[in-house]
Amino acid sequence: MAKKIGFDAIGIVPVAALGSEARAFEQWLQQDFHGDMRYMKNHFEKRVSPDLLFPGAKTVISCAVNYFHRDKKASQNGKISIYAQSLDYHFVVKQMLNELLEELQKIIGQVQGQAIVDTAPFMDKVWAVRAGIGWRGKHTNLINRKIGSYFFIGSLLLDAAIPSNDSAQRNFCGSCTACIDSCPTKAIVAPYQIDARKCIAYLNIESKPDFNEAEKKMLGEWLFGCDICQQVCPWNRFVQETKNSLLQPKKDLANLQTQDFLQLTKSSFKTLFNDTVIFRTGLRRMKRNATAVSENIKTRNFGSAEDSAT
Ligand code: B12
Ligand code: SF4
Ligand code: SF4
Repeated sequence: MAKKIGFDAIGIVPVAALGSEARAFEQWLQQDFHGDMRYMKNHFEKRVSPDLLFPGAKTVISCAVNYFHRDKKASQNGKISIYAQSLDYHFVVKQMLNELLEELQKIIGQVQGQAIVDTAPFMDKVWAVRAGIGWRGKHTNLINRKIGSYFFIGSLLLDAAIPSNDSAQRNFCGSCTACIDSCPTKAIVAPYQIDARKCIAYLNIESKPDFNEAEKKMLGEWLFGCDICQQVCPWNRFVQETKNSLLQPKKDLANLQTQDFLQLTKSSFKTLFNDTVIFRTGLRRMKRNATAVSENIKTRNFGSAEDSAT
């Protein structure tokens, strides 16, 4: 049923308290690795106990949606992560999850559910690992043997107990360290641990203040997000492009240059990005990013660990 709706992988797991995962998350917060993503600190109890988030929750259905497409953005002048070049995944994946819930209700009858796609205090990756969607790569994203790591995770919390597949995948990273070695800002501070404050995707998506000089350099050519640790991963060498029609790259973004962002008005920004994740970051911050990237391109000054502010 889930495959028919367009999910690329699916796993089912019973709701249970998070033990070591909750402690690792607590340590992450204690080290201030979340930077100023204050929402990560809120609702700690709910985040580690799905039955507080959705009373009566008994099952998590975790789903993967492949978003990979070859980067057709013509210009090398400023990079945008491929996940951000199509429609906002929060809407696309949530719609698919709600469709799945409706289909389940037809079969099971009285079952209530909550669809989550990075939209609630919930640990998407932790449950996806438990549900057997993939293993956690050293860059911390999930990897699936068949579809690599370029996929979104959507979760459906259900108040019914349904049989689980209980098949956590083996970790196939082995002795590889390509993602750690290639991260230009050394944000992967240890295998499986990100200091978000050093991650380009945090700086250009989440961080709100203006950049200091070191942060500007850390952005390198990335206007929005960063794909480097996934580009170098051997498990992404043979991945197939997504067949999901809603996740194809938007044509009007293909020729955008860094300079174009500096010219955007409120209304042209809305027209171009209203239905993408870039809209959430807003025009002011996108102009901030574009200013930093254009300075970097002019001076060929790209970020390094030594430049790192944190
Ligand atoms: C906060 C956040 C970010 C932050 C912090 C990243 C991070 N790794 O936490 C920033 C802004 C940097 C970010 C960036 C990106 N993100 Co993000 N992000 C999230 C969010 C909202 C929460 C993640 C979270 O809970 N972090 C807290 C820390 C503690 O979690 P953790 O890294 O999983 O830490 C665990 C491990 O360190 C583990 N651990 C510790 N020691 C050890 C040792 C061993 C041996 C092992 C196995 C594990 C382990 O324990 C910790 C707790 O379980 C999720 C959505 C959600 N609600 O879950 C999306 C999410 C993780 N992001 C996603 C994506 C796509 C990205 C980007 C690829 C986007 C881009 N191209 O720019 C980058 C990737 C950067 C990277 N290398 O992680 C996807 C990942 C999909 C996937 N295939 O895994 C998610 C799941 C959104 C979604 N629903 O699809 N993101
Ligand atoms: S997304 Fe970029 S900056 Fe962040 S960990 Fe991966 S390579 Fe490093
Ligand atoms: S690059 Fe290597 S270490 Fe990093 S996630 Fe991929 S396989 Fe694992």
